[in-house]
Amino acid sequence: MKPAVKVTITGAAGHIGYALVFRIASGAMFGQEQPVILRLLEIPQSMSALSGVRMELEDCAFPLLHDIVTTDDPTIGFRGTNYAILVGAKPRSKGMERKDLITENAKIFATQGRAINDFAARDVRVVVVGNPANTNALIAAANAPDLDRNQFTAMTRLDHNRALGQLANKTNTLVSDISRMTIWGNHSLTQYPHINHCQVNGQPVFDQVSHDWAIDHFIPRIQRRGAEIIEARGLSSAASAADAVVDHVHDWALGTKDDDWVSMSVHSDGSYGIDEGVVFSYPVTCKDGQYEIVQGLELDDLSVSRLKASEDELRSERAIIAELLP
Ligand code: NAX
Repeated sequence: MKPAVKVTITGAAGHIGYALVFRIASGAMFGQEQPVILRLLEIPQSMSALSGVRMELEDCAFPLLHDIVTTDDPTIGFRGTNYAILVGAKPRSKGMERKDLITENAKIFATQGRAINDFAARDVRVVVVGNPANTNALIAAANAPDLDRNQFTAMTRLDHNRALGQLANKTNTLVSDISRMTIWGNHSLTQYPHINHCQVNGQPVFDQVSHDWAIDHFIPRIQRRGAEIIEARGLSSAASAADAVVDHVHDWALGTKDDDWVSMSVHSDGSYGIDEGVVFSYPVTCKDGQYEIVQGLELDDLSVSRLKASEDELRSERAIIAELLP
């Protein structure tokens, strides 16, 4: 059997963590031939809950789960890790300004970036889920000077999957019939879910849906889907977020399908005119553990202005946490 892959999950006792760890241990992320070691990192107040998660993992008797480490010490949590999934973050409390939320979380991700720099495997791959995810990924990478910044990504796969689901409903097809979906920008209300390049069973999407539907219904629905779930459930998305983490890491590690791409927030390299100093969601293909931004997609004026609006938002988030960028 292959040597076990080490996966660190922060915030492992939280809602997303609880939906995620069992799926990784069952083989959903890396396949049925790949054993895993889970390194679960929490804060001291949540260690009791985390011990319960650990007991349940043991009780599942997953054949692929070779070890479980639980800790509240980032230097232990990230030691030797191959994949770091940064879910744990401070939630917005009553009366908290967005600026305060960004600053509070920035401190967490600066600390974790340093610990990843010092203790993780040199080829570690990082995905940030905790919000504001894109800017947190920027901070973590900036605090890990010995690693390549391209090892740090943020998750927009949930938005991507939500978009696939809505388009499949609308066209009365299966999500597997749809290809070339893109989420551009920030994981926030300024994200730009974009179907212009989508195909349904290999045919242009606009054979089946109108531009007006895309602009008036589809885009706002995806942008606000998180709020729609909170309103219905009284809690934010957890199982779907965990599923999106599985997809994000699975495709990064094992590759995307031929003739298709996925959405990942990655350090901009200037593609599509976006500032190189932000983490931006792009269409990417993955192969052999590396991702590449899809080049050469045509964007109309509306799309360019939507990308700019999201870029502006990311720049303003970056300005708030500028002192944490060494
Ligand atoms: P929960 O509040 O249920 O869980 C968060 C957990 O993180 C808690 O157990 C807490 O003790 C832990 N934690 C806090 N600070 C930590 C630290 N410094 N080190 C380690 N653990 C720490 O939140 P949950 O619903 O699981 O959501 C987690 C994060 O995901 C939030 O920031 C949320 O906004 C974000 N989301 C991101 C999504 C995305 O698509 N990128 C979608 C879902 C979700 O909204």
